[in-house]
Amino acid sequence: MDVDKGLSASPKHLSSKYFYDKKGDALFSQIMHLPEYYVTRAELEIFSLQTQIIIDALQLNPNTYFELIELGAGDGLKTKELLRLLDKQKYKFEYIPLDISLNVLENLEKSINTDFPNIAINRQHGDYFHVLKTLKDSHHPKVVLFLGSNIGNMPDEIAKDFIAQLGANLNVNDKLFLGVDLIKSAEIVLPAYSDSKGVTKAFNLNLLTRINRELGGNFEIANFDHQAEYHEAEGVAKSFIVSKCNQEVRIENLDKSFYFSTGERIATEISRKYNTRIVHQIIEHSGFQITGMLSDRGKYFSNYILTKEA
Ligand code: AVJ
Repeated sequence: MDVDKGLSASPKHLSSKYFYDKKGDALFSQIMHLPEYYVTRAELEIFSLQTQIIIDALQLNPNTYFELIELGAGDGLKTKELLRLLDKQKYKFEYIPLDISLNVLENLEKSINTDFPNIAINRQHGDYFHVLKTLKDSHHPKVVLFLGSNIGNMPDEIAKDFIAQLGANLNVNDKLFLGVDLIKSAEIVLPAYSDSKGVTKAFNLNLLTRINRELGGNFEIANFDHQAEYHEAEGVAKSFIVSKCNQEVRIENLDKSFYFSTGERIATEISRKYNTRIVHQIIEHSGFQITGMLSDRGKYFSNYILTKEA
C-alpha cells in the first residue's frame, strides 16, 4: 500500500497522483486561475496565439486518420483551442483523453460533445503508465499531448524511463507534444506553489483529508501546514506537508499509527522546471528528436515537438 510505505519511510512521502479526488480536482481548477500560477496561462497563450503553427509543426495530413492522445487531459481548455482549428480544417481524428480522475474525464467528455459534436472522443481512465499498454493496439498515426508540465511531477529518472517506454510504443513519425515549465527565478516560481489565498495549501493538505475519508485516518488537519521550496540552480520546486507539533495519527484501514515530530515533513510533490538541455537529457535513447519548439511571449513556458525517428 502506497500510503503505508510512504508514511513509514524516512523521510516521509506521499504520491502527488493522489491529489486528484473530487475536492482535489476542484482545488486544482482554482489553482489554474490564481494570479500566481502563471503555468496554465502561459501555455494557454501558446495554444491560443499559435494554433496554426502547432498544427503545421505536427505535420499532419488532413486526409489521414490519426489519434490525438492526451495524457492528464484535465479540463482540456488548452486542447480545445487545437480541437477547434483541427475540426474547422476537417482533419480526421479521434480525441483520446486520459486522466487519473474519472470525474474530470466525464466532465471533459460532456463539454467536448457540446462544443464539438463532430469530434469523436474515446476517454481512458487511468494513470500515465496505463496508456502505454494500449498504444500498440492501433496502427494509426499518433500525436501524444503531454501538457501543463505534468511531466515535472516525475523525478528525472522516472521521466526518462517513461519517455523511453512511450517511444518504444510509438511508430516512426508519431509525435509527442510536450509542455514544460521553464527554469526561472524563485521570485516567480515560489509564489506559484505558495499562493496568498492558501489554495495550494488546501490542495496539498487535501491528501490528509483523503486518507481520513478513504483509509479511516484521524489526521487533525489544523495540526499540519503547507510548505513549498524552490531550488533555483537545479530548477526544482518541492512541496511538503509539515507537522506543527509532536503527534500520533491512527490509520484504521492499515491498523497502524504513525508518529510525526514538530517540523517533520511529508514530501508530496516535485514540480521540475526545464530548459532544452534537460529536455535533451530526458529524451536521450528514447528514439525521439526535437523537431520544433514554441514559447509564450514571456518565455515562461515551452512546448517541444518531439518526433519518433527510429
Ligand atoms: C499539474 C503537476 C503541473 O506541478 O505545477 C500546482 C500541480 N501543484 N500547484 C504543478 C500543482 C501545486 C501542477 N501540475
